[in-house]
Amino acid sequence: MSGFKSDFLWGGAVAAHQLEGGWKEGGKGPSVADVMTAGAHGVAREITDGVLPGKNYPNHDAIDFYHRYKDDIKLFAEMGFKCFRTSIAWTRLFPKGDELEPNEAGLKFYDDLFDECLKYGIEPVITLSHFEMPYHLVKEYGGWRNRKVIDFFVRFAKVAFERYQHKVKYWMTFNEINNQANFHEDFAPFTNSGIKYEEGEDREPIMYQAAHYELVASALAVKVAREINPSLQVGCMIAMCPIYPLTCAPDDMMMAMNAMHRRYWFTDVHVRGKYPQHLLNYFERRGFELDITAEDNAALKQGCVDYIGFSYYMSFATKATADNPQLDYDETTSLVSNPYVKKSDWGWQIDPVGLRYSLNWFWDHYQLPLFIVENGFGAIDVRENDGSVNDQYRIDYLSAHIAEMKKAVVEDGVDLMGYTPWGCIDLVSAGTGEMKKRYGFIYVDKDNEGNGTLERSRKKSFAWYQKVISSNGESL
Ligand code: P53
Repeated sequence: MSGFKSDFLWGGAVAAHQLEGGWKEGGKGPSVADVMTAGAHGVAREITDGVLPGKNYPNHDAIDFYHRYKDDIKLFAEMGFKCFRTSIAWTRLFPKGDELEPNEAGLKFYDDLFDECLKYGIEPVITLSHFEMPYHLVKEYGGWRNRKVIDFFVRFAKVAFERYQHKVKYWMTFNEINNQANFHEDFAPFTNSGIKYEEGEDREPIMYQAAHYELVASALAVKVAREINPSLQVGCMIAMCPIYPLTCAPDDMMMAMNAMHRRYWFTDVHVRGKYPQHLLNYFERRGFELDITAEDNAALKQGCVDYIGFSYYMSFATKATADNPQLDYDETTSLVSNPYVKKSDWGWQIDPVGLRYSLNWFWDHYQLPLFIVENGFGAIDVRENDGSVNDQYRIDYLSAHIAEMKKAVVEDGVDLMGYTPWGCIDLVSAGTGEMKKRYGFIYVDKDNEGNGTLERSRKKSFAWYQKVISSNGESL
């Protein structure tokens, strides 16, 4: 092959809670994203007990895509998007999460949104659960600690597949399901699984239990999708930050391998329909007694995914230390800085080669089609007096990554379906809740405090990406 496939899915990616706003419109209920305040680099977002007066909740209004999506999709079409990845806010379809019947106004919103995409030949690529589970499920059920949530999710998935099967072919179940490997911090457990830990709780087994229920729910959803319409393609979604050994010392190498095991076993379950033995042995060594039934294991087997969607922003590095003889990976303490790569203003390690490595890693392990559903550079943009934004740094980041992605396809023979850079239009950062951490080709006039006209304008990278797409990745 000389380049990307002729039907390569170039596009962009967002998530409902980060751009829609309209948090109470059309009968929508509050989600976990609606109780998170704005933070900053080094300042965690506060998770409040419900929506409290006087706090800044940036996702409530976000960039008002809920009302402006027609104009925004028109701009995506102008860039030449073949696909657009977004999510369905669970709380628009099931405001509380445990209802038996869906909310028609929410269903209608996504009908209209998908129709608008299809009008321009843009294929919607849809995540079912992207950090936005109903807050009611957190309060009443403890989030994904609770097995009952499986049924609620599968009902939501079934309604979505039935309703949109002729508009949406590509689906993903849980966004970055493996982020919760970072369970010592409060962010990932809450956004992935609606889990708020109590003081003194042993966090790790609770994380594994929640992830297990999600994996079962994902597998059941895959099965339901196939029953409804065998042409639907359902993938998983993994946050890929490959973990390198800091040196070639054998223990560092082994530490890196263990770290990869602990961050990426989720993919094994999604793809192979069973737990890897290393993890079962780890559960035993640690004495974790999890609720994993024979029925669950059968469900996992019947719901293997069709493709692997993944995000790639950065690589990590780790090393062995004397106080960790079993070389166990702990995401809050085991990571070290990689002296060979630069970092973004938010401390994310910039490593284009790591994308080629990741593509090969996934392909070698699983031989399933791959889809890069997020990649991008969060940066502070300066809008000049004439309205222009000269984001050459973003062009540099993306072109370096696309060049490596091309090597993986052309030289290494990886089967890659598409590429959707993150935050193709500026939106609310998931990690920090900031507006100033921008990823877009399209600038949105809004600041961290919520001020601004919400006016959209094309950055320098807009025309650049338009050309990348029209040349099918030849012009970088
Ligand atoms: P923000 C951590 C590590 C890698 C990806 O992130 C991550 C996170 C969580 O912050 O999240 C994904 O907005 C996620 C998107 C998110 C995007 O990366 O923190 O799927 O929702 O916006 C970028 O800069």
